[in-house]
Amino acid sequence: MKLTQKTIEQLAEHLENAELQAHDVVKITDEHPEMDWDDAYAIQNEILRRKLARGNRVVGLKAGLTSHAKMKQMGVETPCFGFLVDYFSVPDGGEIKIKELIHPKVEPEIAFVLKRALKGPGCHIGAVLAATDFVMPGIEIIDSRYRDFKFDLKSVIADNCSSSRFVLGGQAVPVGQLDLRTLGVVMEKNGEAVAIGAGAAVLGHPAAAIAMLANHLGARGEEIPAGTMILSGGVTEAVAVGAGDHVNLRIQALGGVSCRFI
Ligand code: 0L1
Ligand code: MG
Repeated sequence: MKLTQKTIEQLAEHLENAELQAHDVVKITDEHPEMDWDDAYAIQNEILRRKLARGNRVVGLKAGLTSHAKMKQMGVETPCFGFLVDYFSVPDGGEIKIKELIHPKVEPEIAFVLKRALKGPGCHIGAVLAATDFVMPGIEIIDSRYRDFKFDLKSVIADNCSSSRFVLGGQAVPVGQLDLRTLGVVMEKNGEAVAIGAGAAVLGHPAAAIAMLANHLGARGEEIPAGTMILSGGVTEAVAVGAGDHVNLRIQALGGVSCRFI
C-alpha cells in the first residue's frame, strides 16, 4: 500500500460526501497517482465502514465492468467489485429521485442469489451454478462521483464502482433449466429499446463474474456468504437517464423489472 491510513480515511470521506451530497469531484488519482490496488479497495472498505457505523446494512455485492461493451465505454480492461447497502435498493416499479444523484445511468443486469457460500481461489462457473439459488432481472443505476464519468480503474474502485441504486424484479428462476449465455436482454427507455444483448456479453457467461468475485474475496481471506445477492455486471453499455424517464428491462425467461426517474 502506498497511502497512509489518514489519507485513506480522508479520501473515503471526500468520495462519500460527494455521493451523499450529490456533487461531482475530480478523480482521486490526479492528486494521488501513487495509489495502488490495495489502496483503492481500502478506500472502498472505509466508505463501507462509515455507512455501517451510521446503521446501514449490506444487502448485496456487485461485479462491474464485466462486459467488453462496458470496458470499452469506460476505457478500462479489468472488472471491479463493490458493495450494495440498504438505501440503494428500490422496489420494482419504484421512483428514483434525480436530485439525490449526480448523472445517473442505467444498465441491465442478471442478479444471482446464492444458497451456499462461495470461496476462492479456484472458484469456477460450475461451483457458482451449484451454489446459486436463483437468478432474476436487475436494473443497476450507476452514478460515478467523478466529473463526466471520467476515471481510471483505481479511482472507480475507491468510489465503490459507481454504485448508487438498484431495482430487482421479474421472476426468481433456478439456473438448472437456463442457459445464461443465450438469455436475451432488452432494456427500454420511455418505450424505446435502447440496449439489447445476451448473457454471454458478461465475460462469456454471467456466472464467471460471480466466480471472479469469489476469487477476488478469497485472495483477501473472505467469502461470499450464503444468501448473498450479487449483480453480475451490465450486459450492455450504460444509458444516461433524467427526470421523467421510465426504464423497463425484460430478460428472456426471467420476466421484467422497471423504475421511473422523478
Ligand atoms: O456496474 C458497473 O459496471 C459500473 C462499474 C463502474 C464503472 C462505471 O461507472 O461505469
Ligand atoms: Mg453494473
